[in-house]
Amino acid sequence: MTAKKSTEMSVFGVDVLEGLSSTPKHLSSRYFYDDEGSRLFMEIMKLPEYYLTKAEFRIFSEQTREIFESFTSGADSIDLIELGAGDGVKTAVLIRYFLERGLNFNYSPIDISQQANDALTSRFHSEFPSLTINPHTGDYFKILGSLKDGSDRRKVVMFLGSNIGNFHRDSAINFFRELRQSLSEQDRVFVGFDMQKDPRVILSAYDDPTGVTAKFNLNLLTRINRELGGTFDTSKFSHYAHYRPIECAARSFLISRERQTVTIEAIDRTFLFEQWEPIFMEISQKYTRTMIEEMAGDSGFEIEADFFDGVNFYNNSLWRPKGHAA
Ligand code: AVJ
Repeated sequence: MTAKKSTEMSVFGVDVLEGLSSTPKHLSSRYFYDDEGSRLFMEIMKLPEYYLTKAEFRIFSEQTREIFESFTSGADSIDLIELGAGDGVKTAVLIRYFLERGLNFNYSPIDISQQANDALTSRFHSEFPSLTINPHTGDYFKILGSLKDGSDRRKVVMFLGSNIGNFHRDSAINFFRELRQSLSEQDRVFVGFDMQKDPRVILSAYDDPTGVTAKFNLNLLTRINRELGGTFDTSKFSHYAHYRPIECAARSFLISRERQTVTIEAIDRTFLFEQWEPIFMEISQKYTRTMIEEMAGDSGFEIEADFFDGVNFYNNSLWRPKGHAA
C-alpha cells in the first residue's frame, strides 16, 4: 500500500499526527490490530505469562451452567452479541453448552474487521451447523443502535478479554453509558475484567521473556511506515512495560534509544525523538471488585452476578440496567 496524500488524510493519520505532536508522545493501542498485529496478539494469548485468556477460559469452562442460568433467568430466548469477538475460542464453550441445552438463541459477533468476522463465521458454521450467526462489521454503537428494536428477545452483549482495560476510566464509563443507551431494561452486559493481583504476575504478562509483546508493540511503527509512509527504524526503539499498583494499571512504552528524527509522508511531518524519550503506547487497566461496582453504577448498570476463577485473577461480571431488578 502506498502512503496516502495529506489532502486525503486518514483517521489513522490524524491520530498519529496528534499523538506524536503531543508531550508526552503517544500512539493509540486501537491501531495495534492490523493483520500482523492480530497474529501477534494470538501468539501473546498462548504465552504462559499471559494468564488473562487462560483465566477467562477457565471461568467459561468451569462455570458454564451458572453462566447459562444467569443469561437466561427471566428470558427463554436470547440474542447473544459479542463486541470484538477475536478467535471465539472462549465463546465457543458457551455456544456449545447453550446448543446442548436447547436454548433458542442466535449469535451476532460485531467487529471492525471484516476479515476477523469472516474467519469466525466460517469456523462457527462448521463447528456448530445449527447455530444462527448474524455477523456485523463496523462501528459497535452504530450496529447496536440498528439492532435496538430488531427483536423483543433479551440481548446479552459480551465484551470479553479485558478489552475494556485499554480505556482510561472516563472513556470506559462513556463507553458503557453509550452501551446502556442502546439497550432496554431486560438486556444484559457481560464484561471480562482482569483483577488486581501480585504486581510481578501482571508485569510478566506485559514483558514476556520471548519478546512477543515487544514485537506486538513495535508492529505499530511498522504499520505507520507501511500505511503512512513513515521512516521508523524499529531497531532504534525498545519496548518497556511497568505496573503501578496504586492505579492498578500496566502501561507500555516504546523508548527511543537514541536522538533521531522520523518523517511520516502522509502527514507531511518530521518528529524529533530525544535519546530515551518514551512514546506511551497502551494502558491495560486492572480492577478491584469495588472499582467494577463503581464503574457499573456510574454508567447506569448494577452487577447482577459475577464469576471468578479459582485464584481471583479474573472476573466476568453480568450487569443489568440499574433499578430494573429481574
Ligand atoms: C487485548 C487489550 C486485553 O491489554 O491485555 C496484550 C492487549 N497488550 N499484551 C491487554 C495486550 C499487550 C490486551 N487486550
